[in-house]
This record gives sequence, C-alpha cells and structure tokens, in this order.
Amino acid sequence: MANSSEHQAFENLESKAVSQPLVTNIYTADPSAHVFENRIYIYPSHDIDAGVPEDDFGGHFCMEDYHILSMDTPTDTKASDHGTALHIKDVPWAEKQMWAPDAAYKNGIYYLYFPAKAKDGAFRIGVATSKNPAGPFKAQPEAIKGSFSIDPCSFVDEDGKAYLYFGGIWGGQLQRWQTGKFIADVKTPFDLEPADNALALCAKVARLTEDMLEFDEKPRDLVILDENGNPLLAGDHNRRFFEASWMHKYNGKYYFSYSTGDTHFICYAISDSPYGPFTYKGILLNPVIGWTNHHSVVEFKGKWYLFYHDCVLSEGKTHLRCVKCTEIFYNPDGTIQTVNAYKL
Ligand code: FUB
Repeated sequence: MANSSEHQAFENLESKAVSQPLVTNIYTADPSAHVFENRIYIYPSHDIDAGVPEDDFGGHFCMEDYHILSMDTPTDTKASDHGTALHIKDVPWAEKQMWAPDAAYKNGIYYLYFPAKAKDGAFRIGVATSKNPAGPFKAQPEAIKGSFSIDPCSFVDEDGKAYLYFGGIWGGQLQRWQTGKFIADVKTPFDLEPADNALALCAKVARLTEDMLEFDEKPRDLVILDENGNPLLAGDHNRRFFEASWMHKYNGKYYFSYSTGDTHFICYAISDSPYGPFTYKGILLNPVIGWTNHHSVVEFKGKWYLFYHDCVLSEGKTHLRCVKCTEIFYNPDGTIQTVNAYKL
C-alpha cells in the first residue's frame, strides 16, 4: 500500500468482501474448480514473491509450481492444501512462469493442463497425468504439439468429447501468433494488438485426442458476437476476450466465460455448440481488488458456484492473490446474476 488513505480505502473494501480466502498459508490465484470423487478440487496458480519487478509482460507472475486444494463442500470456509503437485524443474520443456492451469478426468486418469514459458520465450501448454485428483502429476516430456499462449481450460462434454480452450492477449502473447508463427521480437505487449475498429482477437478451442494428450485438430477461433450478430471489435474493451477462458454447460447450452483484462470484468457468452459462435450476454463478476480477474464455474449438489481470486490476503499486491468462492444464481432466461465480490 502506497499511503495511509489508500490503505484505509483498501480496508474499507476488504471489510465488505462477500467471501474469505480459502487458504492463507500460500498465495493462490486463477482457481479452476471441479467435482471429482464427490469432492471439490481446485487447481490454482501458486503465486510467489520472487522479487521480479512488475512489467506489462507480466514478468512478476513468476510461479514455479502447482498446489492443489480440496474441500468437502464449497461452503467450507477453508480448503486443504495437498502440497506440491508439479514443479517446473520436472517439466523438461518449460523454463518459467507456470500460469493458470486446469484439470480434467477421463478413463481413470486425471489430466493437469498448464501453460509455461519455454526456452524460446513463447508460452506453450503442457499436460501432466496422475491417478489421483490431488496429484502428484507427471508431465509429458514435450508441450502439446501446436499449442501456444496461456490459460488452458479443459472441458469434457456429455458425449465424452474433450476440448481445450485457451489464449490470452498482451502478456499471454496471442497477438504474437496472428501469422501462425511466434513473433519473438516485440518491444511491448501491445505492439501487435489489432486496431480498435478491427475484429478482436479470439480465444482458441481445439478438440483433444482420445488419450487427452494432444490436439485432435488445428485450434479454431472462438468467436463472440454482439446482440446484433456482429463479432466483437478489438476496441470494445468492456466485452472483448482478453484471457481466463472457462467453459461450462447449463440446461444444454454452452457458457463461455472470460476476463476482459484491462477493464477487469469476467463476462460470459452463450452458444448451442462447444465451438460457438457465442453471443455475449453480460458480466458474471465485477472487478476485484487487484489487476487480474480469473474464475471458474462449477455445479455441486444442485447449486452453482463461482471460484475467483482477489488480492486481499497481500493487501493489494497484484501478483499475490487468494482464491475465494461464492454461490451464483441463474435467471429463468438462462442469464446469470452479476456477482459483486464486495457488498455495495
Ligand atoms: O496468473 C497469471 C495470469 O494472471 C493468468 O494466466 C491470467 O489469467 C491472470 O490471472
């Protein structure tokens, strides 16, 4: 905190928080929640303070491992920390920055999908496997072929087909892949961002192979349309995709939710197909304390929950976050009531 009035403003907001940190022994972020074996498992980033100065590329998010959390029910006030499930030293292709992960279960195996920067400076997405939802996980020796950028979200549909959603702009590098090859030489993360009146960059989606270890197809654009059926534009910062993909299904419809990055919302869009196109529907979560906003949505015993993070535990340090949970509510027309993480 820079000064006492900022500190006071922070304390006022903190006292209005609707949920408390699920763990306080470590900093955690980007919670991907799933119900495995009748228990809630949370796959978060593990934030650390390694003294890397803050920059626009996100260099200060310099995480080195993953810890998996679990809870009996989402209404527990505390989660259990299962310790280190995967460390970067055990991932042959990865050099640094283990960002937001996700997990899936299929045919008796748990899969952990995670992004990290490879030695050439490009983010790639890796996969690791375990027989246990809490790990430890063993990484594949190479990143998923054809993978790039960050924030993988795995989704296994009711017909057994599995998909990986991913991508993030700015520090997440999506804008550096527009030619199909990684453009290594940029001065800022904004260099290759499309003009405001051009189409927004899209999140990507690819079906996974039966063994869940590779893409079964070339990643496709996940297009988000506005209320008139037009794709969102790059200048539409309140609605366009930035990072933090999440997919869930409710009443037979596909809900794609994501962060708008520099405007700090979690928004959502609905489709009849896992590939889209999706139609923008609104804000799921208003901005939280800290720059980033990241989430997941999961059903447990007939109720729906939003997992998210903020920076309350570190008194506002943007790279030291804590995961939280709150119930969400659908309207009869399938839209979701916007969550405010702090009482108004
Ligand atoms: O945790 C590092 C990055 O911050 C994530 O990959 C983004 O989604 C943002 O939450």
